[in-house]
Amino acid sequence: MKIIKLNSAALKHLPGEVIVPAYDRSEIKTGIIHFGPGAFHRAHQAYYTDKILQKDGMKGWGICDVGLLHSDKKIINTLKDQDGLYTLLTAEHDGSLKARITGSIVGYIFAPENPGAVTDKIAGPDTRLITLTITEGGYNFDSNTGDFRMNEPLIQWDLSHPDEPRTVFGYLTWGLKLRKDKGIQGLTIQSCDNIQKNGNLLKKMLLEFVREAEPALEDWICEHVTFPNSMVDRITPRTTQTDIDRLKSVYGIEDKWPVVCEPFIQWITEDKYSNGRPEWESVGVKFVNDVAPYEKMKIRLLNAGHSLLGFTGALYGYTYIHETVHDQLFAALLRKFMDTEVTPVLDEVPDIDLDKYKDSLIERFGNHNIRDQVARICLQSSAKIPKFLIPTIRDQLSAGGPVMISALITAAWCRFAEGIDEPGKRYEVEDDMKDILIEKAFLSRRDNLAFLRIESIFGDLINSEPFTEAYTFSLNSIYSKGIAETVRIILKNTK
Ligand code: CS2
Repeated sequence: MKIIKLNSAALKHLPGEVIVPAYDRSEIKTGIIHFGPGAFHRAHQAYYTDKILQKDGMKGWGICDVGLLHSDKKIINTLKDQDGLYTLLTAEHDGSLKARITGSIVGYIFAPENPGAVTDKIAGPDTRLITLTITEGGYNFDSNTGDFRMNEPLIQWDLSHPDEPRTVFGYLTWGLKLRKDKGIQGLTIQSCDNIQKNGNLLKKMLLEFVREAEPALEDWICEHVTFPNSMVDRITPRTTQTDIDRLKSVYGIEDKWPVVCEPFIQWITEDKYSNGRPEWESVGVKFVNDVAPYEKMKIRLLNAGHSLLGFTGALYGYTYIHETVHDQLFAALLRKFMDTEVTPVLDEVPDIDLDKYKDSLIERFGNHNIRDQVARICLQSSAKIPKFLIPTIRDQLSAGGPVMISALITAAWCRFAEGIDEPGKRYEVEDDMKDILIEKAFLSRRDNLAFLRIESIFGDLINSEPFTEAYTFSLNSIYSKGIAETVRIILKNTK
């Protein structure tokens, strides 16, 4: 098979079954700036946008990707080399793959090398929407108090270096100031991260920074910029060399950074766009007045369910999420967690049958073809657990309800942070807070509550006796009997 290197010139030579952009990319303008060019963005928003660009009147909605972190340099260079093109490989449940060359990313900036290009772009008249996937940890707030962490070194840097910011808050502030000074209309800033009320949170964090950095801008932002809340969903594992090789051998495409994802996709968002938006509803995006019940459902069932499978699977020695959920024991734990601890504290979710939704999650987690890594799920848990799981625990505690399985997940996380699984294999704990997590995890062997005392994660949870009791029980059981036996005991002892 002839191997074709992916770029614009290659498009007409690709095999017929590969979907390619059916629009003239040279006519597309960048109406959207996106911060965080990771795999999820490329499987989700960039995919929806690729579909929209096929429609009439949508030429103004191409995407310019911005990489802020040094680790983003590789993806920005790859996009540059491939004229912004990449392959989206949908991994179907039957083991087959579908390939789509996605064309919606038509601009790319590596911010550390060209900070002025980013602020100019924010202030450019073509730009009408800024979107973000900067991960749950990127919003720079204290999980315990909810306040913006003004003393973070990078934030302090941004405050004193307006010409070369390093965080999204610096870029947005100086870019919006330029926009205001040039007299250009406001725009929309939309978070696409897994945080409940992600738009409200983003606004709050940005305004706290603005008040310190450029107080006169606050009123303009409040008047001219909107921050819709949204729920985003598509399971997107990390790309591996095997994926790159598979694309080459199945389709003859040489793509340095394809993205693999599941077939399912969902985006539910508030329709609060101050300077227009693509007609995403025509490609399946759902616009609603109140997104809160959907976000709550997704984050607390899917994302926390993922964490349950991640920690238990990692300790047991599994590599993939599908292996863990194909194990009846862990699948039963997941279902019981969803039914007895999460569902009772969810709100009514319009048009959604929760039983069917939970069935569909188990089926999605079980897709062996996406090969979603347990390691991916467990990384950065210090930013995830406070959003995915702790709110459920708090709601259950106030209602006097059950927290046994939530406590087990937390205990499994503590044991996971030791960096070695039960069969004895070592792994890396990938987390910005890994030093303290690892230290407290080992300390927990003699002082059982040490991990729970990390206040910036758990707040005052340590003061809840029902929780600490359940937690201590699980932790000691994991130490002495292992994760599988602990799960069995808990399944037997919970209603
Ligand atoms: C996962 C999410 O990072 C995680 O822990 O739960 O990335 C999840 O796959 C996505 O939110 C699915 O939409």
